[in-house]
Amino acid sequence: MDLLVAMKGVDTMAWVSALEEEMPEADIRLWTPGDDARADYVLFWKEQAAALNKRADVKAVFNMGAGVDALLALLSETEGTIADDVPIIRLEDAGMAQQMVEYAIYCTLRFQRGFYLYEHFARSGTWHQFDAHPAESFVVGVMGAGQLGQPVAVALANLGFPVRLFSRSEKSVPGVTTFAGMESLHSFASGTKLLINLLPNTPETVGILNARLFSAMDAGGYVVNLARGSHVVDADLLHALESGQLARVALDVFRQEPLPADHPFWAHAQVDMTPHISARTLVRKSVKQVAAKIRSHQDGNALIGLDLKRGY
Ligand code: OXD
Repeated sequence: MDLLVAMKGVDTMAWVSALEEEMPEADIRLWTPGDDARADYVLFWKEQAAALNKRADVKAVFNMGAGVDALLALLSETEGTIADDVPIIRLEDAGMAQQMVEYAIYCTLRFQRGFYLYEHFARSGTWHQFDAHPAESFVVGVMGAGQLGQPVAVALANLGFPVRLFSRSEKSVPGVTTFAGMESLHSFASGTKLLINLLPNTPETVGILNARLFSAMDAGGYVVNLARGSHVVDADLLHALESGQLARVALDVFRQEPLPADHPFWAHAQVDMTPHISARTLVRKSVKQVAAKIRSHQDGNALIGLDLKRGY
Protein backbone atom coordinates (compact mmCIF):
# COMPACT_ATOMS: atom_id res chain seq x y z
CA MET A 1 0.00 0.00 0.00
CA ASP A 2 1.40 3.40 -1.01
CA LEU A 3 0.86 6.28 1.32
CA LEU A 4 1.72 9.77 0.16
CA VAL A 5 2.34 12.57 2.64
CA ALA A 6 1.67 15.92 0.96
CA MET A 7 1.78 18.39 3.82
CA LYS A 8 3.21 21.88 4.03
CA GLY A 9 4.04 24.09 7.01
CA VAL A 10 4.42 21.14 9.42
CA ASP A 11 7.22 18.91 10.64
CA THR A 12 6.85 16.34 7.86
CA MET A 13 9.58 14.08 9.26
CA ALA A 14 7.60 13.72 12.50
CA TRP A 15 4.57 12.67 10.45
CA VAL A 16 6.54 10.19 8.39
CA SER A 17 8.19 8.57 11.39
CA ALA A 18 4.89 8.30 13.28
CA LEU A 19 3.30 6.74 10.19
CA GLU A 20 6.18 4.31 9.76
CA GLU A 21 5.80 3.22 13.35
CA GLU A 22 2.02 2.90 13.19
CA MET A 23 1.81 1.34 9.71
CA PRO A 24 4.92 -0.76 9.06
CA GLU A 25 3.01 -2.49 6.26
CA ALA A 26 2.77 0.72 4.19
CA ASP A 27 5.20 2.30 1.76
CA ILE A 28 5.29 5.87 2.94
CA ARG A 29 6.80 8.74 1.02
CA LEU A 30 6.84 12.51 1.12
CA TRP A 31 5.50 14.27 -1.94
CA THR A 32 7.96 16.40 -3.90
CA PRO A 33 7.12 18.37 -7.05
CA GLY A 34 7.07 16.08 -10.07
CA ASP A 35 6.09 12.98 -8.07
CA ASP A 36 3.12 11.45 -9.87
CA ALA A 37 3.80 7.84 -8.92
CA ARG A 38 0.97 5.72 -7.55
CA ALA A 39 -0.57 6.41 -4.18
CA ASP A 40 -3.42 4.60 -2.49
CA TYR A 41 -4.01 7.20 0.20
CA VAL A 42 -2.89 10.81 0.47
CA LEU A 43 -2.43 12.75 3.71
CA PHE A 44 -2.90 16.32 2.58
CA TRP A 45 -2.41 19.72 4.22
CA LYS A 46 -1.83 23.01 2.40
CA GLU A 47 0.24 21.44 -0.40
CA GLN A 48 -0.08 22.30 -4.09
CA ALA A 49 -2.91 20.79 -6.12
CA ALA A 50 -0.21 19.01 -8.17
CA ALA A 51 0.28 16.62 -5.27
CA LEU A 52 -3.21 15.24 -5.94
CA ASN A 53 -3.25 15.62 -9.67
CA LYS A 54 -4.42 12.76 -11.83
CA ARG A 55 -3.74 10.00 -9.36
CA ALA A 56 -5.98 7.29 -10.67
CA ASP A 57 -5.16 4.90 -7.81
CA VAL A 58 -6.10 7.18 -4.95
CA LYS A 59 -8.78 5.69 -2.72
CA ALA A 60 -9.09 8.55 -0.21
CA VAL A 61 -7.59 11.91 0.68
CA PHE A 62 -7.18 12.71 4.37
CA ASN A 63 -7.42 16.39 5.32
CA MET A 64 -4.89 16.73 8.12
CA GLY A 65 -6.32 19.75 9.94
CA ALA A 66 -9.61 20.86 11.44
CA GLY A 67 -10.80 23.03 8.56
CA VAL A 68 -11.44 21.62 5.10
CA ASP A 69 -11.98 25.03 3.50
CA ALA A 70 -8.51 25.35 1.94
CA LEU A 71 -8.64 21.88 0.40
CA LEU A 72 -12.15 22.41 -0.96
CA ALA A 73 -11.14 25.77 -2.45
CA LEU A 74 -8.13 24.14 -4.07
CA LEU A 75 -10.29 21.42 -5.58
CA SER A 76 -12.81 23.87 -6.95
CA GLU A 77 -10.05 26.02 -8.48
CA THR A 78 -8.35 23.07 -10.14
CA GLU A 79 -11.03 20.93 -11.70
CA GLY A 80 -10.34 17.23 -12.08
CA THR A 81 -7.66 17.23 -9.37
CA ILE A 82 -9.23 14.16 -7.88
CA ALA A 83 -12.16 12.12 -9.14
CA ASP A 84 -15.56 13.05 -7.69
CA ASP A 85 -15.97 9.69 -6.03
CA VAL A 86 -12.72 9.85 -4.04
CA PRO A 87 -13.77 10.53 -0.45
CA ILE A 88 -12.19 13.40 1.45
CA ILE A 89 -11.84 12.37 5.04
CA ARG A 90 -11.76 14.80 7.93
CA LEU A 91 -9.99 14.06 11.16
CA GLU A 92 -12.51 13.35 13.86
CA ASP A 93 -11.36 15.47 16.76
CA ALA A 94 -7.95 13.74 17.21
CA GLY A 95 -7.25 15.82 20.30
CA MET A 96 -8.36 19.14 18.82
CA ALA A 97 -11.59 19.46 20.80
CA GLN A 98 -9.74 19.26 24.12
CA GLN A 99 -7.39 22.05 23.01
CA MET A 100 -10.29 24.23 21.87
CA VAL A 101 -12.03 23.65 25.21
CA GLU A 102 -8.86 24.75 27.03
CA TYR A 103 -8.54 27.88 24.93
CA ALA A 104 -12.21 28.77 25.30
CA ILE A 105 -12.21 28.24 29.07
CA TYR A 106 -9.06 30.31 29.42
CA CYS A 107 -10.56 33.26 27.52
CA THR A 108 -13.94 33.01 29.18
CA LEU A 109 -12.46 33.17 32.68
CA ARG A 110 -9.93 35.82 31.66
CA PHE A 111 -12.74 38.06 30.47
CA GLN A 112 -15.43 37.20 33.02
CA ARG A 113 -13.12 37.64 36.04
CA GLY A 114 -11.30 40.59 34.45
CA PHE A 115 -7.88 38.95 34.85
CA TYR A 116 -6.56 40.98 31.93
CA LEU A 117 -7.28 44.13 33.96
CA TYR A 118 -5.37 42.77 36.96
CA GLU A 119 -2.40 42.10 34.64
CA HIS A 120 -2.52 45.73 33.67
CA PHE A 121 -2.85 46.93 37.29
CA ALA A 122 0.04 44.72 38.37
CA ARG A 123 2.30 46.20 35.73
CA SER A 124 1.40 49.70 36.82
CA GLY A 125 1.82 48.94 40.53
CA THR A 126 -1.87 49.48 41.28
CA TRP A 127 -3.71 47.66 44.10
CA HIS A 128 -7.29 47.74 42.91
CA GLN A 129 -10.07 45.26 43.61
CA PHE A 130 -13.35 44.98 41.74
CA ASP A 131 -16.26 42.57 41.49
CA ALA A 132 -16.27 40.19 38.54
CA HIS A 133 -19.29 39.58 36.31
CA PRO A 134 -21.14 36.73 38.05
CA ALA A 135 -20.85 33.60 35.91
CA GLU A 136 -24.60 32.99 36.00
CA SER A 137 -25.29 36.25 34.17
CA PHE A 138 -22.30 36.11 31.79
CA VAL A 139 -24.08 34.76 28.73
CA VAL A 140 -21.78 32.94 26.33
CA GLY A 141 -22.74 32.32 22.70
CA VAL A 142 -20.83 29.56 20.93
CA MET A 143 -21.05 29.73 17.15
CA GLY A 144 -20.71 26.36 15.45
CA ALA A 145 -22.01 23.10 16.87
CA GLY A 146 -19.62 20.65 15.24
CA GLN A 147 -16.87 18.50 16.70
CA LEU A 148 -15.27 21.57 18.27
CA GLY A 149 -18.23 23.84 19.08
CA GLN A 150 -20.28 21.32 21.00
CA PRO A 151 -17.57 20.27 23.47
CA VAL A 152 -16.76 23.95 24.09
CA ALA A 153 -20.43 24.76 24.78
CA VAL A 154 -20.82 21.79 27.14
CA ALA A 155 -17.59 22.60 29.02
CA LEU A 156 -18.66 26.20 29.61
CA ALA A 157 -22.17 25.17 30.66
CA ASN A 158 -20.58 22.78 33.15
CA LEU A 159 -18.65 25.72 34.61
CA GLY A 160 -21.94 27.46 35.37
CA PHE A 161 -22.20 29.87 32.43
CA PRO A 162 -25.50 30.28 30.59
CA VAL A 163 -24.53 28.96 27.16
CA ARG A 164 -26.19 29.35 23.78
CA LEU A 165 -25.19 27.44 20.71
CA PHE A 166 -25.70 28.64 17.14
CA SER A 167 -25.58 26.29 14.18
CA ARG A 168 -26.88 25.80 10.68
CA SER A 169 -29.14 22.90 11.52
CA GLU A 170 -31.12 21.96 14.65
CA LYS A 171 -29.07 20.46 17.47
CA SER A 172 -30.01 19.31 20.91
CA VAL A 173 -27.32 19.66 23.55
CA PRO A 174 -28.17 19.09 27.22
CA GLY A 175 -27.76 22.19 29.38
CA VAL A 176 -27.34 24.50 26.37
CA THR A 177 -29.89 26.67 24.55
CA THR A 178 -29.66 26.01 20.83
CA PHE A 179 -30.43 28.29 17.87
CA ALA A 180 -30.54 27.06 14.29
CA GLY A 181 -30.31 28.90 10.99
CA MET A 182 -29.18 32.37 9.94
CA GLU A 183 -32.61 33.81 10.73
CA SER A 184 -31.99 33.08 14.43
CA LEU A 185 -28.53 34.70 14.53
CA HIS A 186 -29.74 38.02 15.92
CA SER A 187 -31.81 36.50 18.73
CA PHE A 188 -28.93 34.13 19.50
CA ALA A 189 -26.50 37.05 19.90
CA SER A 190 -28.85 39.39 21.67
CA GLY A 191 -27.88 39.70 25.33
CA THR A 192 -24.66 37.68 24.99
CA LYS A 193 -21.61 38.96 26.83
CA LEU A 194 -19.16 36.75 24.96
CA LEU A 195 -19.20 35.19 21.51
CA ILE A 196 -16.85 32.31 20.72
CA ASN A 197 -16.61 31.52 17.02
CA LEU A 198 -16.01 27.95 15.87
CA LEU A 199 -17.98 28.03 12.64
CA PRO A 200 -16.78 26.39 9.44
CA ASN A 201 -15.62 28.69 6.67
CA THR A 202 -18.37 28.71 4.04
CA PRO A 203 -19.77 31.44 1.76
CA GLU A 204 -22.62 31.81 4.29
CA THR A 205 -20.34 32.46 7.26
CA VAL A 206 -17.73 34.81 5.73
CA GLY A 207 -17.91 38.19 7.49
CA ILE A 208 -20.41 36.92 10.08
CA LEU A 209 -18.54 38.67 12.92
CA ASN A 210 -19.59 42.15 11.90
CA ALA A 211 -21.01 45.40 13.28
CA ARG A 212 -24.58 44.12 13.17
CA LEU A 213 -23.73 41.07 15.25
CA PHE A 214 -21.63 43.04 17.75
CA SER A 215 -24.43 45.54 18.25
CA ALA A 216 -26.84 42.73 19.18
CA MET A 217 -24.53 41.74 22.06
CA ASP A 218 -24.48 43.30 25.51
CA ALA A 219 -22.42 46.51 25.52
CA GLY A 220 -18.85 45.97 26.68
CA GLY A 221 -18.84 42.42 25.31
CA TYR A 222 -16.09 40.06 24.27
CA VAL A 223 -15.34 38.05 21.13
CA VAL A 224 -13.06 35.04 20.72
CA ASN A 225 -12.32 33.91 17.17
CA LEU A 226 -10.93 30.38 16.88
CA ALA A 227 -12.22 29.55 13.41
CA ARG A 228 -11.11 31.62 10.42
CA GLY A 229 -9.96 35.20 9.94
CA SER A 230 -12.43 35.59 7.07
CA HIS A 231 -15.29 35.38 9.57
CA VAL A 232 -14.32 38.80 10.94
CA VAL A 233 -14.89 42.17 9.35
CA ASP A 234 -11.69 43.66 10.76
CA ALA A 235 -12.79 47.30 10.45
CA ASP A 236 -16.08 46.54 12.29
CA LEU A 237 -14.19 44.80 15.08
CA LEU A 238 -11.81 47.73 15.53
CA HIS A 239 -14.71 50.15 15.50
CA ALA A 240 -16.65 48.11 18.09
CA LEU A 241 -13.57 48.14 20.36
CA GLU A 242 -13.20 51.86 19.93
CA SER A 243 -16.87 52.59 20.65
CA GLY A 244 -16.91 50.37 23.75
CA GLN A 245 -19.49 47.98 22.28
CA LEU A 246 -16.72 45.41 22.68
CA ALA A 247 -14.37 45.53 25.66
CA ARG A 248 -11.79 43.06 24.40
CA VAL A 249 -11.25 40.32 21.87
CA ALA A 250 -9.04 37.25 21.55
CA LEU A 251 -8.01 36.29 18.03
CA ASP A 252 -6.20 33.14 17.00
CA VAL A 253 -6.87 33.39 13.26
CA PHE A 254 -6.54 36.18 10.73
CA ARG A 255 -7.51 37.01 7.17
CA GLN A 256 -3.86 36.87 6.24
CA GLU A 257 -1.47 34.58 8.11
CA PRO A 258 1.10 35.38 9.33
CA LEU A 259 -0.63 38.66 10.17
CA PRO A 260 1.15 41.47 8.27
CA ALA A 261 3.47 43.50 10.48
CA ASP A 262 1.55 46.73 9.94
CA HIS A 263 -1.87 45.33 10.85
CA PRO A 264 -3.53 47.40 13.62
CA PHE A 265 -4.36 44.25 15.67
CA TRP A 266 -0.70 43.81 16.63
CA ALA A 267 -0.41 46.91 18.73
CA HIS A 268 -4.01 47.15 19.89
CA ALA A 269 -4.32 47.25 23.68
CA GLN A 270 -7.67 45.44 23.65
CA VAL A 271 -6.68 42.61 21.32
CA ASP A 272 -5.21 39.36 22.68
CA MET A 273 -3.53 37.44 19.90
CA THR A 274 -2.09 33.99 19.28
CA PRO A 275 -0.64 32.69 15.98
CA HIS A 276 -3.26 30.07 14.93
CA ILE A 277 -2.44 27.62 17.70
CA SER A 278 -5.81 27.14 19.38
CA ALA A 279 -5.90 23.48 18.30
CA ARG A 280 -2.77 21.99 16.83
CA THR A 281 -3.08 18.79 14.84
CA LEU A 282 -1.55 16.18 17.13
CA VAL A 283 0.70 13.88 15.14
CA ARG A 284 0.33 10.62 17.11
CA LYS A 285 -3.42 10.84 17.63
CA SER A 286 -4.05 11.82 14.02
CA VAL A 287 -1.81 9.07 12.64
CA LYS A 288 -3.59 6.46 14.79
CA GLN A 289 -6.92 7.65 13.44
CA VAL A 290 -5.79 7.64 9.81
CA ALA A 291 -4.26 4.17 10.23
CA ALA A 292 -7.48 2.81 11.76
CA LYS A 293 -9.54 4.22 8.89
CA ILE A 294 -7.18 2.83 6.25
CA ARG A 295 -7.18 -0.60 7.88
CA SER A 296 -10.94 -0.62 8.04
CA HIS A 297 -11.07 0.36 4.37
CA GLN A 298 -8.62 -2.37 3.49
CA ASP A 299 -10.94 -4.80 5.28
CA GLY A 300 -13.68 -3.86 2.86
CA ASN A 301 -15.54 -1.17 4.83
CA ALA A 302 -16.50 2.06 3.10
CA LEU A 303 -14.76 5.31 3.96
CA ILE A 304 -17.34 8.02 4.46
CA GLY A 305 -16.12 11.33 3.08
CA LEU A 306 -17.31 14.89 3.45
CA ASP A 307 -20.48 16.22 1.99
CA LEU A 308 -18.75 18.48 -0.53
CA LYS A 309 -21.82 20.57 -1.24
CA ARG A 310 -22.21 21.55 2.41
CA GLY A 311 -18.57 22.60 2.49
CA TYR A 312 -17.55 21.26 5.92
C1 OXD B 1 -7.21 24.47 11.00
C2 OXD B 1 -6.16 23.74 11.70
O1 OXD B 1 -7.97 23.90 10.23
O2 OXD B 1 -5.19 24.38 12.16
O3 OXD B 1 -7.32 25.67 11.23
O4 OXD B 1 -6.26 22.52 11.84
